Amino acid sequence: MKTTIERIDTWIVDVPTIRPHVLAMASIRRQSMTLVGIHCSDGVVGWGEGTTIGGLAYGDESPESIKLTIDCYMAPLLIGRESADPAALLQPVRDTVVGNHFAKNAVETALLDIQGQRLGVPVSTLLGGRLRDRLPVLWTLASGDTSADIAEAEAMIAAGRHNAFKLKIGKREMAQDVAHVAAIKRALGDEASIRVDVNQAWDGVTALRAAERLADAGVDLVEQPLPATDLTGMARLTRKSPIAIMADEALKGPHDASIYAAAGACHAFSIKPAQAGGLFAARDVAAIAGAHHVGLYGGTMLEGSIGTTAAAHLFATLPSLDWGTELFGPLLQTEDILAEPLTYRDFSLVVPDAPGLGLRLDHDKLNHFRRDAPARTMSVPARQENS
Ligand code: MUC
Ligand code: MG
Repeated sequence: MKTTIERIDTWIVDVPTIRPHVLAMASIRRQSMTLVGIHCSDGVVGWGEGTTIGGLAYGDESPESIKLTIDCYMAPLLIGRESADPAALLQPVRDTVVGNHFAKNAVETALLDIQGQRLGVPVSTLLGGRLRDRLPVLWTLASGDTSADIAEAEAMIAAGRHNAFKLKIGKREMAQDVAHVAAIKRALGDEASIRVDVNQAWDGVTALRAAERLADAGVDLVEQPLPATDLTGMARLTRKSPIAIMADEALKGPHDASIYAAAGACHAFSIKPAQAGGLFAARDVAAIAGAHHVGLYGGTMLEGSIGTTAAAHLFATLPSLDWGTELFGPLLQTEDILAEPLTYRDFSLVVPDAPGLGLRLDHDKLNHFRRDAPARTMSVPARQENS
């Protein structure tokens, strides 16, 4: 029987974080997720998520622009079409919408969720098949306070949740940041792998001096220390740094990945489906890494459960994940919008194996946290997005 796409819903859902999350470019107290639900004529519904960090502080799409792009430019290309083949459905979207990778990723995820449910297979099977059912998951320490970060990390290790930590730095003077990181590494010792994410905040001289000091402190890796556009600086730093250099914001798809890899501008890629423009584009980024002997890490945009699960399905298929993943986004939120939250145990995330994404949403929670829910429209104005 021919089934068609009947309706596409998009909602911005604002969920508070368990503590302020302090990055070089923004501090967040809640995460704003743009969710897309694609409804088919046979009752199948596929879900996708477009989530960024700090409104427009991190990238050039915001929760509001992701919603608008889907509502005004993508939905009209999809509604009424046969809902069978994600590649055929997405081609007109790719042909007529430039950029907007987060919105494209959200829609592609929802179409793959539909396809998986129809075929009775998980999304990981649609992406080639999984090589692992569990993914190691790191936790980000970003309270901005050294002793609070140490206490948080010790609790995570004791609970068996995380034993690798990423520290968000770059907001303060470099020497102050290095002292903060070194104190945390000293407190946790060999029990924990420590990495830092600078979110583009340094220049080349600062980054090299910092990499040497961080290496002495026992840190394993520095993520995107220089602006994404500073290809030459990243290549110079990668040649000279005593510890691994990772690219993140620089990788806005396979084209950027090939330039970075060919220039030797990093030792590792943070793979992010939203940044790459979709799960298939992210898989291409991973393939470029493989061809250039660049290490792989499963990144996050601090997505909630839908985006996190979509990425998990992809990461489960990658031949190597040298640096593990940071798919902890749902754990940073005070509430989960799933009927059954994802399973985190033994320092890992269990990749769902039911058809499609393998998720069931809690619609009461979803309605409660929707920005356009009547009771919340007054209390959570858009200008409170960042602080
Ligand atoms: C980033 O830049 O990697 C990932 C973890 C986290 O705390 O922030 C994100 C974004
Ligand atoms: Mg990063």
